[in-house]
Amino acid sequence: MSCEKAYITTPIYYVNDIAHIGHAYTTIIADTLARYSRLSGLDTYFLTGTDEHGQKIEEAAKSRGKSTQNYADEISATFKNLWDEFDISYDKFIRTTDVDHMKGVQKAFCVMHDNGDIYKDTYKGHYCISCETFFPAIQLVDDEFCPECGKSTTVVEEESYFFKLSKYEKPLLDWYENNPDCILPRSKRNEVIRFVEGGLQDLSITRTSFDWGVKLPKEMNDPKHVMYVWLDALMNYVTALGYGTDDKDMDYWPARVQLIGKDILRFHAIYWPAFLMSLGLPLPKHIAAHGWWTRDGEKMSKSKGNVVNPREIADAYGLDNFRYFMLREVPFGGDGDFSQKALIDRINSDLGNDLGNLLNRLIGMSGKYFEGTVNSEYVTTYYQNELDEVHASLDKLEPFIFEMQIHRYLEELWKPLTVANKAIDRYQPWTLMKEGKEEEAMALNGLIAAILAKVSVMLYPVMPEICTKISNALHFSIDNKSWKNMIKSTTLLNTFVLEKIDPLFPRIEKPLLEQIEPVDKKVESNASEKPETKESEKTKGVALIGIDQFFQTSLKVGTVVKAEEVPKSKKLLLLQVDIGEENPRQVVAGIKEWYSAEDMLNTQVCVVANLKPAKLMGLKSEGMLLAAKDENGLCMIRPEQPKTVGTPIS
Ligand code: ME8
Repeated sequence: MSCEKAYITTPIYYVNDIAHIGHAYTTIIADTLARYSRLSGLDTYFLTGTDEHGQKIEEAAKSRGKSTQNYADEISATFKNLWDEFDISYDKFIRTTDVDHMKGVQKAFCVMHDNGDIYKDTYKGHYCISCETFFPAIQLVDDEFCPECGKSTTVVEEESYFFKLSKYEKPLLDWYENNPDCILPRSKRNEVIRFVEGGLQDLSITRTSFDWGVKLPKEMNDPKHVMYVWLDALMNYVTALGYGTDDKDMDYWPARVQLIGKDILRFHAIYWPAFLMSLGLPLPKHIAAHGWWTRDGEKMSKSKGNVVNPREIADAYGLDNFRYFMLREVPFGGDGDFSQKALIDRINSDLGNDLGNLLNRLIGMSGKYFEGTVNSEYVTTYYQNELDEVHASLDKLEPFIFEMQIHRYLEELWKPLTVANKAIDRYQPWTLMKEGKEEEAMALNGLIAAILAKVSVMLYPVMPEICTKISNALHFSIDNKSWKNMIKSTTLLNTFVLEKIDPLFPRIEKPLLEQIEPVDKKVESNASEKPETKESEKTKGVALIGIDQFFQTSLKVGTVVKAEEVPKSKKLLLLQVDIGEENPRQVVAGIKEWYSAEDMLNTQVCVVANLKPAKLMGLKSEGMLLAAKDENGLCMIRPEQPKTVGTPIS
């Protein structure tokens, strides 16, 4: 019997960086949807993976002195390992360097070309490598900077194939109009409509100035072109199902939900449906764009050193608690600021006080009065009103999931817990027992167990490990059968003896992490198998490192473009060093005993460019200068001859 299908996707993550909590957020939401979808009996396929082509990746590999493929392999593995550790229930992890994917993209190119949607011309304009996006001059900030990320754009003029995006302006507007939920939240759909109404230009979809990408199909006979990375990347959603090769799983298409961050809405809500129309494929049911996680109100980024490592948080606070926090704390589509305090509040309050405590009360009651036995026989006789109230909440839940209102789903799911806690306070099993109303007390015990069981079924997609522990204690399994019985109908639990379990949410009194380490500190140990340094490999107490480890330090030539003294400091100079980036780096250097500000101005220096920013006397320092110091004093290490700023040192 074939049953309804649900295909759920995450964006495929760039391999220029390892996963931080933003990536984990997207993946955890998608995992929750996939788990709910399976629980409710849908034939579910959940896709995630990595986006490995393009100029940004090529440059990231180069700056680390690695071959692009090796580099992509390493970082892709860090994503996959993290999702495996997090027990993310993906069905396929796609890589855009997979041969089948590349064949599928080539096939798509041919189909679009045969449809007359692709033509050759010259692209002249600006390109932001960081966003892998073309921008018309009119959109640039100060005629140069990317309107999305603020980085400097490069001017490109090259032969390019174009996709006739302008042709799809009207069909796209019709799609948005006829499918009010095609983009969620709806406010985002309005943004997209306004953008498209402003007019669409044809899209350059090939590049010739680098070659780390999918080549054009042989039929095009144009080997110098590689595909634009977004065409390549977006196609993953169908090539994963066999598009262009064996079509094996194409019956999962169209996707039920394509989850993305708001940063990549335009690509998914405009380019992607236009490509699909050109290919004659149906459009996804929902493209759901979530908001941004910030840290202390600031966007997380490696250069700011404020990126939160999801593994570290999950290790300290528990994976399921972290999942719950992320999904409950922020309304879908809104931004959220990450703090340990907010996380601790959620754990102590919602999880500890409401859920964990209820389980403890059940264990206490059953043990004290019924030798651990839970019996549901008289629940409906005495507590039908409470059960009705619980089911009224449970019945409201499902739409929240696929409308991407997971915070409201959780809010509503907490109401049955309140019903249960209130019932204990109101009917007081100790009083019932004293008054000899044993049957009523037993029924109350059964009611509490039933509510906990029902809540744990519905909470399972968000907190799979904890809910499995609860269901084990309550002697039932969470699956489609129990979902049907306990949620869709009003079945209660069979009689059983409660298993004792340790408290699930011990109270947390103070932050468990003194400081949240920036993610990049751990990157490298995850990215590459760190060779064990054997005692024999050490010289004079200094551990030998491999060349890979050396290349983890980014050293660059820079020119000091501004130099001044740090007031009240005997040792520090405040320097602005141009290392070929958009803005000079501010470096606070402890060299004043040997160099004056004037000595340093307009000289060249060697800069450690990927050091976590630090504050010295309240001033941010975004790098370190190389120097040598012996008993005669300190001298700077400089290139022997002037070198272009930003030149890597190896
Ligand atoms: O854009 N808060 O990949 P990417 C919340 N390869 N979510 C965040 C976040 C933050 N601070 N930072 C990142 C790409 N994300 C392309 C996608 S799909 C065909 C190609 C999440 O590695 C968010 O989901 O830059 C965002 O859309 C995604 O990571 C971008 O990941």
